[in-house]
Amino acid sequence: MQSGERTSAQVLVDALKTHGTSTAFCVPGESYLAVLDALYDARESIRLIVCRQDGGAAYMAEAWGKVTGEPGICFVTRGPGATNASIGVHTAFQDSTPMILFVGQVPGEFAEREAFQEMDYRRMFGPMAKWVAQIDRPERMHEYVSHAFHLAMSGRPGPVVLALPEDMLTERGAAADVARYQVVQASPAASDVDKLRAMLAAAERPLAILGGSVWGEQARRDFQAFAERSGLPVASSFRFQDLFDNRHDHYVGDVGIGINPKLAQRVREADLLLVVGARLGEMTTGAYTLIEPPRPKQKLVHVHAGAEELGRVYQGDLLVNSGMPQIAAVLKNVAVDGSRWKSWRESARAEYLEWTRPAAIPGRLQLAEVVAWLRERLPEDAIVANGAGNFAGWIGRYYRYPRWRTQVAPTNGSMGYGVPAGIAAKLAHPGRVVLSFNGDGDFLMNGQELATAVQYGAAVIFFVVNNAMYGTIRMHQEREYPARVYGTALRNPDFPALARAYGVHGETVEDTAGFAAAFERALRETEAGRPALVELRIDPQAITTSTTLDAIRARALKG
Ligand SMILES: Cc1ncc(C[n+]2csc(CCOP(=O)(O)OP(=O)(O)O)c2C)c(N)n1
Ligand SMILES: [Mg+2]
Repeated sequence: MQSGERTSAQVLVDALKTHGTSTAFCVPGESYLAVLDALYDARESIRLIVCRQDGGAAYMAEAWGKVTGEPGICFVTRGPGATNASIGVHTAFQDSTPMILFVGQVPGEFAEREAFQEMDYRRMFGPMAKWVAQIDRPERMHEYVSHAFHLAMSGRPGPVVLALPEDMLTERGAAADVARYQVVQASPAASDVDKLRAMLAAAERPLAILGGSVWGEQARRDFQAFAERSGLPVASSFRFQDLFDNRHDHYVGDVGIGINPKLAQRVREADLLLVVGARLGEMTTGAYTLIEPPRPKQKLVHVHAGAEELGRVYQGDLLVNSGMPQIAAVLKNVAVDGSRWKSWRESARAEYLEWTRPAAIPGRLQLAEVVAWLRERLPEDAIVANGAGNFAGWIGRYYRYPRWRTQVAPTNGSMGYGVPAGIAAKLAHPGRVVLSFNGDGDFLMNGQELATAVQYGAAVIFFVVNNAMYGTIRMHQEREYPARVYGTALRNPDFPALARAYGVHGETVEDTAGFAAAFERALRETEAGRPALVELRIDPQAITTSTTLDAIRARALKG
């Protein structure tokens, strides 16, 4: 079908509509004015969210990809916009999140002169994107955009970067329309499933570890049915805790930073690890100690959507290239008698429940009790976003993620994520309660996006866990260079006043008893369409969920 003479920018926007884009995030730039103009015409079908920092926009697109399972779309301008946005691309890469970043580029006639804000995006984004390309020929716009969607969603999902030379965007031509992209994922072979069944039948202490992106509700249900039928204990990898209902008897905890030491021991002692969708990265392997390369002590079945991840660090006993819905649909029908694992599973579950019972920390505000209270209070579809820092340890340890994609958190440990991620989650799911947990250092990396939240009515409850320092780094500093505190203290603004300046409800909680009422006030504000910020002041001694700064220092000084 020929659809008349359109500018390349209009063809691009029509392609986005075809591929199902309903929302795009941006910071505008003169380099892609033609796209903005085409988006103006498409405003009934594509909502454009204008952000205050390109890094905030890219994080929002990444978080959109996480919560919807479809590519998050972001537009930024040349050099400065692209460099700011790179944090979101890196996050999408390490978190395996589908995302497409469109970047302005100088007109072709100026190329390679180091023209104003010119950059070679292929070299810049090369190691952190699945594909980086520049669309030089307008008649191939559809091909590039279609390939970007397919690639972002296929195999191991991830980010794609497409550069848009300014002169190309305004060229007119006839372009044939295309169809919506398809999700391409491998399926397990019948022989893989037979081998897996035999390995499970021979196992005495099996443990499943789930991770990775784009599972989907059905895949999650199918895997749960398999785990129930076979009696398998199920753990999750770092920041993929919502792939299995944490309230379920078979869930035994997360294998990540700050792992329950008893679970770490179980990973070591397991005779069969069934790793489904998780990369066997540094965080999931306890820095390659719980599972030792190249040939682990445990028998290893590794199922991953990206063939390139299989055998990358570990030589497994069975390596299966499969998408998550595909493997889960097959596993659902696999019957193994796991009755002999019962006590192995039940004791693992008991250890999880014990580990997630609130443990006391110094100070009047007990963060563990706050999170434990929230797990009772929040509706089960509530979304909990967070950035990076030690404060996140309390959420990861004490919250029980009940449903798929109720956790939106950066596996690459990137600070400044919580605010934009919370906003994107709320824009994707306006009817659900969305919380965003941030450290004091973390919050100020993207706190300006409160303005975006207000502008678009993204009524998130933002928490700022204030310990007046870059606590994580202070912790490492006390371990490695005890009593030589430097470069980690923070003198903070008045957070509730800052929130109010943005038009956000703001207040401070200083003790456990004050939390519930503050939360209910914040929730009421958000129900009325207004975001809220609650500062949680914790004792600086409470440096992790299980130790204090003084204890770390004393241990380090003793040598
Ligand atoms: C973008 C980014 N910059 C720097 C770091 C290094 N870093 C990791 S945690 C941390 C401190 C976090 O401080 P805060 O948000 O206050 O949380 P806390 O650890 O105090 O709970 C820093 C600087 C990082 N992970 N990401
Ligand atoms: Mg802090």
